[in-house]
Amino acid sequence: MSTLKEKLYEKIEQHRPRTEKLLKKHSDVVVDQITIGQIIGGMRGVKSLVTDISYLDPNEGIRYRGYTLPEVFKKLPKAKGGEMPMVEGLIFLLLTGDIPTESEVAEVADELSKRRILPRYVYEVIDSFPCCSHPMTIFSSAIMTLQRESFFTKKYSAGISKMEYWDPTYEDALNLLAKLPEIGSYIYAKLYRDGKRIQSDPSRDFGGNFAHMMGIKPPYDDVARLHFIIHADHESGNVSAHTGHLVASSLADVYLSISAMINGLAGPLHGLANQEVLRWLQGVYDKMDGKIPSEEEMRQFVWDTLNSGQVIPGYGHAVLRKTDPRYSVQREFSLKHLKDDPLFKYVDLLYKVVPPILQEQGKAKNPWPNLDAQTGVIQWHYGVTEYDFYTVLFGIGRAIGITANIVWDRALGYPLERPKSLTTEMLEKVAKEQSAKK
Ligand code: CMX
Repeated sequence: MSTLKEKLYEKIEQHRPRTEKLLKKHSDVVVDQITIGQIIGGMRGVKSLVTDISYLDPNEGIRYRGYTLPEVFKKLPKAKGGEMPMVEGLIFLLLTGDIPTESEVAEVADELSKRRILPRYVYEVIDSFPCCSHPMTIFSSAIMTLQRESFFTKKYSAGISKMEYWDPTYEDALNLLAKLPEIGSYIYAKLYRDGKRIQSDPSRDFGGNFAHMMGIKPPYDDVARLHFIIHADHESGNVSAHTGHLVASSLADVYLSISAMINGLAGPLHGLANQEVLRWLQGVYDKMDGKIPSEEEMRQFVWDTLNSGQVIPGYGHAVLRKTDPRYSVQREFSLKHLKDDPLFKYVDLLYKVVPPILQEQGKAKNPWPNLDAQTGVIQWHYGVTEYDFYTVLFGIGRAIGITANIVWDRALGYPLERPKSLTTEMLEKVAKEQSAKK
């Protein structure tokens, strides 16, 4: 057994009694109340999920296994010759809660490397898509195609104890994660380059190999590592994470669950916002003929967008109430590597201009940028200018967090998710009764 799997097993054994105790001794303890505003308003703020993989504080941003993003970047072992940590280290951290040593990270890299080979039929499925299909549609379908490989499904059909569900789920998770860079980079080659696949290099790490298969030189390997790490998880209530968890709660395997998660990510209010940011910036760029707008001109572009009833992509968040630390980490990288890039200058100008405008407009609860406000500009700078592709990059990263969640869902025996619905009439009745009491 690998060190990762052994440690994971140890942690699962330690954790199970905590969940059992909560359920057996405290299951009637009230944690939260729910209002009609929350029921109709997309369940904002309702505390109804449990995960230990990450926690999102509205002001501080995401913590992975208790570590802030700057801590994660500082503590995880770095890739050889790079300034960013290896993605393999994050996989270890999210699954076990422990910061891995260099040799533990190398072991995960070796294990993923052995699982990378993509069956020929996946390439054929990607090849068979009609032109103009969105890369996220192809990505989701390619993952679905792999479902026949599911180890969990085979074990489940053969009959397996509930206590062991996590084991084949873990195998499916690593098998799929190892293949995602291959799938993503092939979709890119197929849609936007000459269609020729660049062979994977088993001596490289997850991010380094992805950059290699994309055909882009360093520091794009660090861009890939940075990108996958910051996109990995954002608590379990966001659309992609929640979809993955919900589908997996029916005991659908990792392939079915991650494909569903990808579909959720493909919506413009969620993962697709990073391409919307680039589309919006390009519009401004064209109108300005490539010149950097003055603050006043930029303000006007922002107001024009708002006055036409559209949102400013890359700004606002359902939970966050301050600048997203995932934005800040990317900004720091950009200031070091692409500070003279005109589009980066646009993005930085927006950081100055948008928050006061959104505050003045008074609608958005959070006027600050989220991670999508920066992502596309970095990709554009390194030659990935096909912004439809950006959400695929998001999806590769996000799959790391969601698979870790699904492995733990199975380990702790979380049941089928099934909240209760009410009719509008029932809500009206409750509202009337409560008003009469006031
Ligand atoms: N520009 C303009 N208006 C905005 C806005 C923005 N960036 N963000 C929020 N608002 C508006 C909302 O549309 C809503 O308007 P209505 O009352 O007319 O419906 C109002 O402000 C209140 O919204 P909110 O409670 O602050 O935000 P929500 O939780 O409903 O939505 C989000 C959150 C992200 C969908 C929203 O901020 C948005 O549309 N942002 C732009 C798209 C974006 O960047 N999405 C990426 C999010 C990151 C991720 O994927 O996790």
